[in-house]
Amino acid sequence: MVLGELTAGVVSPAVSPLTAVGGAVIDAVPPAVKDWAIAVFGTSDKVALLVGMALVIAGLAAVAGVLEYRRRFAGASVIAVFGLAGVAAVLMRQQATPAAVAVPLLVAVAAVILLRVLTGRLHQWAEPETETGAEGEPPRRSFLQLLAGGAVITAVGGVLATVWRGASVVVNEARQQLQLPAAKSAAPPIPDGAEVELDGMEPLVTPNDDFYRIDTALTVPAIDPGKWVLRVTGRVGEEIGLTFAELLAKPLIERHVTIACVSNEVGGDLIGNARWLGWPVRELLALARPQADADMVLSRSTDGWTASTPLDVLTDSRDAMLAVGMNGEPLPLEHGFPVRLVVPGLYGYVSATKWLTELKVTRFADDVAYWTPRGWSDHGPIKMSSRIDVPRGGRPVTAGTVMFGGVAWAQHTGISKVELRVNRGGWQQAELAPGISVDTWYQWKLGIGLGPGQHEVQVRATNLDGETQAEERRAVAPDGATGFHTIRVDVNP
Ligand SMILES: Nc1nc2c(c(=O)[nH]1)N[C@H]1C(S)=C(S)[C@@H](COP(=O)(O)O)O[C@H]1N2
Ligand SMILES: [Mo]
Repeated sequence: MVLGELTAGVVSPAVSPLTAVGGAVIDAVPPAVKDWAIAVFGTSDKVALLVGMALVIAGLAAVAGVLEYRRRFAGASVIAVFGLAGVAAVLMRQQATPAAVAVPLLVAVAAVILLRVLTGRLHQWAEPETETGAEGEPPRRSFLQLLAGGAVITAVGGVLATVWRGASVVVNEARQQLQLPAAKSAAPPIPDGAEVELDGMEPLVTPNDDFYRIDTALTVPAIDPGKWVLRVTGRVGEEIGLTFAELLAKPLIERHVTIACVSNEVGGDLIGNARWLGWPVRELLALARPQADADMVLSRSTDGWTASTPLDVLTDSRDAMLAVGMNGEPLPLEHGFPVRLVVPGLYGYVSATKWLTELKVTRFADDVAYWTPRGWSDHGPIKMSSRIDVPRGGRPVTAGTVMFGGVAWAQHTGISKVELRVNRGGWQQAELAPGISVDTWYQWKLGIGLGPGQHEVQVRATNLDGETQAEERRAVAPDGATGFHTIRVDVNP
């Protein structure tokens, strides 16, 4: 496998056997398994997948070894099947090239040769008459030497492959050198008191390093901004190709927008608020002149991932943008460098395409996005929700006035009210901090007098249209969870 990753690093940096198989697994898992993986491993789900793959590969290698030792080519056939599976996985990738297809074959051939040589030496070792072989080297030592040598080469090669495949190293350098222009239209200032002073609250603006990350990319795409082009295609009066330099020369805007993942459970943390710098998508679409019958934009990432966004959401007055900056820096590689979409009010899976390369103006009737055939709705407006962050997870508090605090969001509508109730009693109105805008979350706090014992505390929000958050508990699939965030607080005397 290390040989495969090294070879792929040279001949097809975008697709290696490991990432192709991993990508195929990610594309094939049912939504329930995906939810489970996110619930158990959080944003380490990709590391978990790679570790899982390593264990499966080690297991198959062991099986191949035992079989080959017993019967010539029995283990080799396991490897052959494995190699063909690798070829199939590579063929399914968007960026598959003939060279990329050859890599798993090369890996299989190398593995069979190694297996033959190793089992050959093991047989010699087992034969008593060759124990003091005439050729000098005792077979036991020659087997162990080959095994140890192989392990060392694998370890060194593994390190090399990791560094090599980090084409991201180069792109990171380009990112570091990049000077983003200032916004023509600056972000509205954060109102006084928007950030509630309470121990344990999350920052109102999420630092880039703490921002949740969700995507299907096993290795972070490394795109050279100098070579980036965004194509606007499909049902348009005029197709457009926009370079990064051209994009930076546009009048940019800067806005705080809270984006959220459809897989965010009630009370979950797959949500974050950042200050995004970008160019309104509506201005680019206006240049392309969408046809009257178009109702959707299928945005595509360099790795083939797609999202379906209603055309009217991208062309109305909200600040849907081609974002290049996040909290005053170029986008981090994991968050879509050099350009991603940010659309206030929609879940990420139908709007927030990272490593953006194409906007295809089309119709919901004609095109489906990545998650649609996998059990998720083709439309995904963010559902109003609220969360209790303080007191922090199960930490006991002392009887008396207990301070509660958290966030509430109803992107592009705004929050008017947050209420709490204890043990299903009457709703008590929390102190709602001013929001940065209707497109961001709002913080809130409330002191409640609590006696000793365990109490159940729930939160609900009401938006600026006067609608209150749904109480009915619904799962994240197909279009976002509902229900009240409910915590249990242990109060000491
Ligand atoms: N290219 C690409 N863009 C993507 C995704 C993806 O899998 N691939 N996932 C989307 C989903 S489901 C979400 S919730 C957001 C998350 O953005 P973040 O990782 O910057 O927080 O990105 C969206 N953009
Ligand atoms: Mo998501």
